[in-house]
Amino acid sequence: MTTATYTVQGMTCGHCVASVTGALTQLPGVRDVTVDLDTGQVTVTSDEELDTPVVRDAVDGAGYALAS
Ligand SMILES: [Cu+2]
Repeated sequence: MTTATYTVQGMTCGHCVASVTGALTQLPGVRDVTVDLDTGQVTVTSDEELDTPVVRDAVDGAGYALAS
């Protein structure tokens, strides 16, 4: 089990949080997704380390952007 934190830009409300959480939860091996709306920090707990491009695609697909 591994945990990684990403910064997601563009989230403004609970709907955004739900969209990003839903998109990341669907990735293979993801066990838990926690979003801090104030900071835009998204913490993902997964079986194995996720590839950043995979995370980026999921966040993009939900309509948001992964910072750097
Ligand atoms: Cu929103």
